[in-house]
Amino acid sequence: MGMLSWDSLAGLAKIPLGHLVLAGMATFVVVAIVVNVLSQILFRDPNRPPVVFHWIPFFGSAISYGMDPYKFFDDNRKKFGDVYTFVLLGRKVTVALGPKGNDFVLNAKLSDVSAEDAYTHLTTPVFGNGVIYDCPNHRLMEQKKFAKSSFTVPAFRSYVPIIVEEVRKYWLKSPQFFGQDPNRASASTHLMTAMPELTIFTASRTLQGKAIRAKFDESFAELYHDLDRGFTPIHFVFPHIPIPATFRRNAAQKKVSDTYMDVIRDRRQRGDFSDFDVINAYLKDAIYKDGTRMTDREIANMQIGILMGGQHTSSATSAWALLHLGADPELQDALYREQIEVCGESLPDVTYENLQNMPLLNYTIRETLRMHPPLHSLMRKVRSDLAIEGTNYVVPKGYYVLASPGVPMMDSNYFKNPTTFQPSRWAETKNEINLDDSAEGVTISKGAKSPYLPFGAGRHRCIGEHFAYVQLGTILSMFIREFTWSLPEGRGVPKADYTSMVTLPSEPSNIIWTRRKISEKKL
Ligand code: X2N
Ligand code: HEM
Repeated sequence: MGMLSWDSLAGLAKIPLGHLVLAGMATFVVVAIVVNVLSQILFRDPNRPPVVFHWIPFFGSAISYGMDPYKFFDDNRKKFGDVYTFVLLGRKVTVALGPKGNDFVLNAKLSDVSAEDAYTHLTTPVFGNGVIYDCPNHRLMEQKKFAKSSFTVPAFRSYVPIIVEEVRKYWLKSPQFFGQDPNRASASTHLMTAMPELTIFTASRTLQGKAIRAKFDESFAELYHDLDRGFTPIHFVFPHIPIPATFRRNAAQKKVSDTYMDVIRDRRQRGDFSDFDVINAYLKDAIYKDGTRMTDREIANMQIGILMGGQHTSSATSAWALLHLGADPELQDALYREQIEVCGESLPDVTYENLQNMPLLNYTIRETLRMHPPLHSLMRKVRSDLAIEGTNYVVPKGYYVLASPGVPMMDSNYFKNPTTFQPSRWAETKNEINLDDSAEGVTISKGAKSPYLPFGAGRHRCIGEHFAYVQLGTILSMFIREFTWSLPEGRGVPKADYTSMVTLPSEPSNIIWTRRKISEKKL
């Protein structure tokens, strides 16, 4: 064999070497495809969930899942039922749909599945080491408990006027609103510019304090932008893909984390822990049950995680809510009347207590999350073979399991006319659904069989729900009082774009607003 080189072979056949290499690669691809297709047709293990047919090995169903996951889930549910497996860029992912599927994935035993194994490649380069999915689950449980200790009624009471002030400042400054002209009476606003900005300003000011908020007027905004561009499905699939976005992500993580460390040291030095923010919650209370204290670096990285998480989910939700309201002037009227009923004709600034007395406003948020839950896929990696109750299926170790709480939320078996945006539906169905299926930080809830789970369930359930309602409720109240708005001529509510980390409205995501009245007193 040593005598017979590729060169001499090619020479013998009088074929250029390059062609031979190409032919070899083409043969390999064709053989791989044929073997992949045949193995799907010929070998069907009755103890494994059925596999979604795909032509190209490794790549699998990436495109159809990635473009429209709900259509993908639905199409395959018609073929296979609630449980099936698809290939996503080298991973085997078993989908479990419906309330039972949610329960199966979200309440699986800790020894059977792991969220950190599913998410850490994406989140750790962005948030940094030692927190969230870069630590054992019992650490995450305590980190959530520390953060939750700052989400109290007195804290929320203090947040509402701060959010009001930030919204006013933003309207006056932003070219999307009254930036050039404080008396501007009408304009078109690009929501996917305005809502992320409003969200980051209000969240950073309330959750992290004045010093961090001030940095967003300077270099911090650009650094967070770099972190954002490293928090994408591409980085979920290829965490260290050598593209500029990845290098910028890594550099920004260090700088942002160092900035939080400076703020932490400064507070400690001054001994000032008076604000109701999350940094202080950690400075007062971040000692684990085993006596270990969170390091300043870990507290800093936790701040990145919390702000990033809250940022994407809340900005998407506020944008969707404003778009649906833009399509429904009567609902805007009803919400305006609710503001007056609760706060009085002169409309003094909204308070936390006021927000608790505005059912229609809260139903509007709830309905927005029903139709547009920000996270369409919640994943876990399987740690030991998992039997699925009521079937012969076993999901083997190394697979991923995927729950999609958005599927029952748009299913007519659970919600009448599921594609109609109708906040008033919640006034009627109040008691049917367990809305407060809360994990309470470390306590683990049992039932995830609710068809309405925009905040997840079980040990990984969201801790930001109440903050999100306060933030969204305050921002929406401000919009309702100041403007009426509509969608651009001839356009409805935009379709969803699933190629980002959260489900966003696709472009153009504009509303056209008119001031109710230009009041000198208020602005
Ligand atoms: C290449 C289209 O695009 O074919 F952030 F403190 C902070 C949720 C993680 C979802 C991952 C993969 C989509 C491939 C499309 C904190 C507030 C959190 C909770 C294929 C061609 C983060 C990964 C979604 C894979 C979709 C993890 C969030 N509250 N924030 N092909 O969440 O909580 C946090 C928690 C995840 C995913 C995907 C593709 C705590 C394509 C074209 C392309 N997914 N995805 N949070 N795909 N294509 C968070 C949970 C945690
Ligand atoms: C977890 C949704 C806002 C912090 C989750 C999960 C969901 C979710 C579905 C479960 C993820 C899983 O099981 O894999 C939402 C929605 C939000 C929102 C719809 C707003 C509309 C926030 C905010 C914060 C936050 C504002 C922080 C202040 C967290 C944290 C977790 C979490 C720390 C725990 C992750 C874990 O235990 O694995 N959220 N979230 N979220 N969310 Fe949120």
